[in-house]
Amino acid sequence: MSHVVFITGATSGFGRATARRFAAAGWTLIITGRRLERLLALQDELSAQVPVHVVQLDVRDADAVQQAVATLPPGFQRIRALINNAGLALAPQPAQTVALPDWHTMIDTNITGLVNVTHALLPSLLETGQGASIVNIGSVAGAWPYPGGHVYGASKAFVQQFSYNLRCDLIASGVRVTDIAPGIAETEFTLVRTHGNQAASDALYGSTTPLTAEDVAEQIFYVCNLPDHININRLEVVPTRQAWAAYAIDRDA
Ligand code: NDP
Ligand code: 8X3
Repeated sequence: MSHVVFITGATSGFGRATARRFAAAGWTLIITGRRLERLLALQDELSAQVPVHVVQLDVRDADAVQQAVATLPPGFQRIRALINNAGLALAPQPAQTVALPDWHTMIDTNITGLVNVTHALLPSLLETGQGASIVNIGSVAGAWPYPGGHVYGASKAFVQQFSYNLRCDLIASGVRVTDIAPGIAETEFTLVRTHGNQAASDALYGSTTPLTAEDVAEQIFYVCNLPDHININRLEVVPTRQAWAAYAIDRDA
């Protein structure tokens, strides 16, 4: 029987590329996200290759997450890999000018949503045991602050620390946990962050060489397919053309 992967945020970017990467290797897919038409299009594309179960799901809704997991059809119930990918950044402006609901949305999605899905799927992952994986998509922003990162960066720091703490509790279960922390990657991420500003997105990703969604999907596939006794705790992956900058210093005018 083929392995089953459960992917959140499969309608775009890393999540959609991950679905394609796992399908190419014969994994059975559970693809989730809020935009049903995109999920159905991906199911159409991949269901000739592998079984694909679609769940329209907002990860912020704990009851809906529980319901989705409780009603997985036969053949989709024994999860080998959970890819906690759904997430977003909002409000790239300075913290002091951000509307509070934007902070709440990031916390509700990147933290509460990720916790909701992890809690619901832990029993199945524990049943799988050896070789099971939880991959949480963090970010370089979880370790390296930058202007306008405020709650987004903090939410990804949560992802890192939650991943590490899960490792402590799951040590004897065979279930692996990895925080994959990508740097700049061209997806719909900046369109979401800027409420659809294509020029801002093009300016960020233009004239450099960002990661692609497929680059990150390849890393996700890699950590889930290592020999059972290997756990990568954190994988920070950036483009060759991205590195740190110096501390900012405020100076007298
Ligand atoms: P995209 O905007 O392309 O994809 C985001 C995905 O998250 C979509 O499928 C979206 O689906 C889903 N999503 C957002 N909110 C919810 C929700 N409430 N419930 C369910 N699904 C949701 O961006 P990326 O692919 O770049 O982002 C994927 C992850 O990678 C995020 O966690 C992001 O923070 C992280 N990341 C991105 C980087 C980058 O530079 N692109 C770098 C480092 C990390 P839908 O709207 O249909 O629900
Ligand atoms: C997304 C990458 O640098 O915009 O997590 O925070 S960054």
